[in-house]
Amino acid sequence: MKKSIFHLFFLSSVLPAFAQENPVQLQPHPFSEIKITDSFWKPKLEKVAKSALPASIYQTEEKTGRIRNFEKVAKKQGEAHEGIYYDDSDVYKALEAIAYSLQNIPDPALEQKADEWIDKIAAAQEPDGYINTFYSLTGLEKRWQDMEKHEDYCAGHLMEAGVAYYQATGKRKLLDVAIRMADHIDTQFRIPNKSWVSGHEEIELALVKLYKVTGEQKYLELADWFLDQRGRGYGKGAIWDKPEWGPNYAQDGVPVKEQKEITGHAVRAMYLYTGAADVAAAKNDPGYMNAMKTVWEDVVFRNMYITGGIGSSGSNEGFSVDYDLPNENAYSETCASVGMVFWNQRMNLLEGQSQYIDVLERSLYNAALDGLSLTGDRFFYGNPLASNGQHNRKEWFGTACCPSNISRLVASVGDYIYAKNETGIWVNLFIGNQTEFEISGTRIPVEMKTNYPWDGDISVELNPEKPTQFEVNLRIPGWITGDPVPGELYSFINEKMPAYSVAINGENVNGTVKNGYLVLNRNWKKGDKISLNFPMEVREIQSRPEVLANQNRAAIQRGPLVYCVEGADNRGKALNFSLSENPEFRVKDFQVLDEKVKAITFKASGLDNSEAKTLTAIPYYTWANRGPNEMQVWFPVSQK
Ligand code: FUB
Ligand code: ZN
Repeated sequence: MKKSIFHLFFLSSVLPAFAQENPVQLQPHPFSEIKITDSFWKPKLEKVAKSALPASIYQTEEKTGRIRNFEKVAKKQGEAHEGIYYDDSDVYKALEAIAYSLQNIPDPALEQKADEWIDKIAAAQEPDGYINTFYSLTGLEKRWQDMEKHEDYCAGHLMEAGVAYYQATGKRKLLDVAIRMADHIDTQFRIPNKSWVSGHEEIELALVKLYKVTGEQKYLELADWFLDQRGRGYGKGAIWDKPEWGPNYAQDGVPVKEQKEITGHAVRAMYLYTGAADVAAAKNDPGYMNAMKTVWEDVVFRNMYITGGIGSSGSNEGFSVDYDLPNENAYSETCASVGMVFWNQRMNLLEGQSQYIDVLERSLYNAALDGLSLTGDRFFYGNPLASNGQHNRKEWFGTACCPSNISRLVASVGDYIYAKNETGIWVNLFIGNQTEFEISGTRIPVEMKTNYPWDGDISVELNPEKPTQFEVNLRIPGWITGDPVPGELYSFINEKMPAYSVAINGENVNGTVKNGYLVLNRNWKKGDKISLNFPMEVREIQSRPEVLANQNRAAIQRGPLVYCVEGADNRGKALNFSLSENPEFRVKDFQVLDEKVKAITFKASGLDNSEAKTLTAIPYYTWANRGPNEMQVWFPVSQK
């Protein structure tokens, strides 16, 4: 069941599936204007600052040759490149995460470290603006010949880092390095008879960021040019030659504006569509959006884990056939979930539909957050939904894309709380924060308080400088209206949904739900307080039968969080029970290491029908923090 245009509170909805309601284009409200104050995310920002980033710095400087490669280029002594050809990107991504973290938690020593790295990076730039330590150390004459070699991918991460560091500190040295590289790229491409299909998308979204910060139209045109190269038979090289991959691996099977299906490598796909959405918004070009809506449905309706993870197959780090969603062997790369957050935010900005935020929230709180340990210094690359004990969080990886990716996402999580336009504010995520908007020239300080995701009480206080008429659009999450996800891939087993309520200054309000948002349009005055109550019941979820891995199984969810049973809480065993019909779930305060969570307990009998025992389920993102052990998300259901 989908959300309705006119939704009376406490009643269920009536529109047919996937009804389109008045698209409305929104602007982001950046995290740099937001102070996160809640007890769920604030400690995570601190863990990124105090544990994840130091881990990245240690690995980048001491355990691997990533920074040394830049030093070697500057020395010009013909020394060997260390590591993999795309390792520069990890340095840039770590710098981007540092830039975000400095805005949340100023740290002069960390900033000094970033400045030191930036000096080394700048010293490694070639006179013509090119920068890539792999080619500078192995032969510049070979550059721009192999589409798979991630030169533009590394450049994209450099641009993102340059923009982020400039916005965080006002220092433009890294931004200038990025601009020189972008200008170099623009001399190589966008010229007659020259084609280039990036083997790993990323530069498109990065060029849009560069365009926005510099105002230089050519970067936007270059982003569009990169997008437009795909699907025209120009792709050449290792990816394209591999029979089991071919052009679809890098989303190069058909032109982007004609794409209908999700294919290939999941991170590549997410970055591509994020960039396409950015270009669509900046150029007001509906062509990309029309294609992406169908691709998005293909992802969400047929190819997404209940955790919001995507890319189930390890062999291509990406998509397989529809409904192929194995649990124990799930690839579900952390970077792909980070990409889901990026892409779904952009889709929401383009259309103002809450369904994109429903997906974003699912990916963020489950598959993405699972990538970061509770201590902040261990990481998951893949995020399986079942384990025999063979999975373990790691300090780092040979290909180390995931650690800094999850760090930059968590450090900038404030980006996803709101959206806005000239007439109103959109509340997308429920995260305690203080911020300020400006509508019709009036400053509107806003404070959100909540204990989400542990309970569904949220208050939003508005303090406009003077009474002002505007809309507050409150996202009514799919998990409270009966849709765990858009589409029918997953559904609640018991469709009876608890009533939610919204009050202004203590008085219950009825209102219109449009595009999945409750629209509150009034003359707001200082001290007006909106109170939302989304009752958080434990819900059982089933999959479509086509998902063979989940047949006769159920998962449980409370609020936005998917739960799992882990051996650590259940006498070492998590795979040996079955869920009875209508189990009685209890919610209790619990702790996984220092993370205060709500656990769910229930009685379940053994698979051999042995006596029922009480089991404890914990939020999925907290598993594997107490060593490797058994775990599962989809529980077998007793057969009558
Ligand atoms: O190719 C660079 C990164 O390495 C990709 O984004 C990840 O999936 C991993 O393959
Ligand atoms: Zn990754």
